[in-house]
Amino acid sequence: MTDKTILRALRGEALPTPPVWMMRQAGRYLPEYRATRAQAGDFLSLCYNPDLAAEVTLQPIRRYGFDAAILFADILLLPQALGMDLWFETGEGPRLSTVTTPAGLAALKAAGDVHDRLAPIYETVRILSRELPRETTLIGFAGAPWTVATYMIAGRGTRDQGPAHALKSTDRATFAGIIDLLTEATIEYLSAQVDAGAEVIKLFDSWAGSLKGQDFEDFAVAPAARIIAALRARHPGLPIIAFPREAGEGYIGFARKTGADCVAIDNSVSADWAARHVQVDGCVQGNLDPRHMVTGGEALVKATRDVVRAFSGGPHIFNLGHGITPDADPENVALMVETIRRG
Ligand code: 1CP
Repeated sequence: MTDKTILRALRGEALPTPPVWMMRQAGRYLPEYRATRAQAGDFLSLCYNPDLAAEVTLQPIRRYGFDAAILFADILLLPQALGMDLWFETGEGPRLSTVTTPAGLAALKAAGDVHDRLAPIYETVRILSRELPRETTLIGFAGAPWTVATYMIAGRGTRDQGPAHALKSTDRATFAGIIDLLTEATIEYLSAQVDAGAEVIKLFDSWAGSLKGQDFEDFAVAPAARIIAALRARHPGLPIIAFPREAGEGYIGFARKTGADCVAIDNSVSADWAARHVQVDGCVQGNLDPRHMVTGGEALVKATRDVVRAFSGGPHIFNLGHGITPDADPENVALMVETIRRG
């Protein structure tokens, strides 16, 4: 049996001090990250350079001693591996070629053909599993099919995922085909990360909140359940964290319906509510408002303690409700970690 705290929490143990890591813990708020990204040239070159991607994954571990490291990569590398164009516009975010037609879908690669392009990512995982401190858990990840599909259909990030919702109603077969292909490709991609040394898998469904009613069941719950079942069949006992961001009431029962060991909670719901309605089914992760990493001070200390207290009756991994932002102050992260660990 392992003594890694994250794995213990994922097995359902309530620990006296919750383990902690942060979404986007390697990122632009850290000067050492900005320096390594400059050395790589740009963000995508950094993702595809195993030595430098491993280096930026390790930077927040060295600085803060987080209990988990998350592989440095991006959810949009999978569409690129399926044959789509991907680039980043400075100051604006990701841009992709789009897929909205049966012919466009047919032109994509098969799920099993993504590995050549993704080989550097697997190499990053192998380097990390050698170099991480023995107490640190290595998390691999992918985007959930709906969230990745929203970028593939719109060709960019969108506020309301309008283009994906439109395709879902005008050409349901093509839309469902994209979700199916992504589901299969995600199983292949995550399984290869586990083979390379990832100990936990996290599935990011950042835009799950815009799926309502039966759509939430069909395109957030069902693909996650399929991915989790397939990964477990190949890797018995693999711990999996699901993040159906802004699911609201949809968080209730999500672990039971999908087979996830842990549900990550955003900060639009209160920790007390999540403890009552979600932690009853097992481990939860979350959910400090990332703004506290910008504003700091006594409010940060109080809010951190409130999250720890709310979840103290069951298994909990401390995290933010969403990624840390580039304007965050690294000192505030240190204060959060110190507050959690000194109790
Ligand atoms: O250096 C830079 O300027 C690039 C900023 C950046 C970073 C640091 C992007 C572009 N991606 C990443 C890394 C990243 N992305 C990780 C690495 C591990 C970590 O430290 O957490 C992870 C897990 C992701 C996941 C990701 N990418 C998500 C899901 C999580 C979330 O934030 O909701 C999404 C939606 C993306 C797409 C993406 N990539 C990058 C940006 C700016 C975005 C969001 C675009 C949008 O707002 O629509």
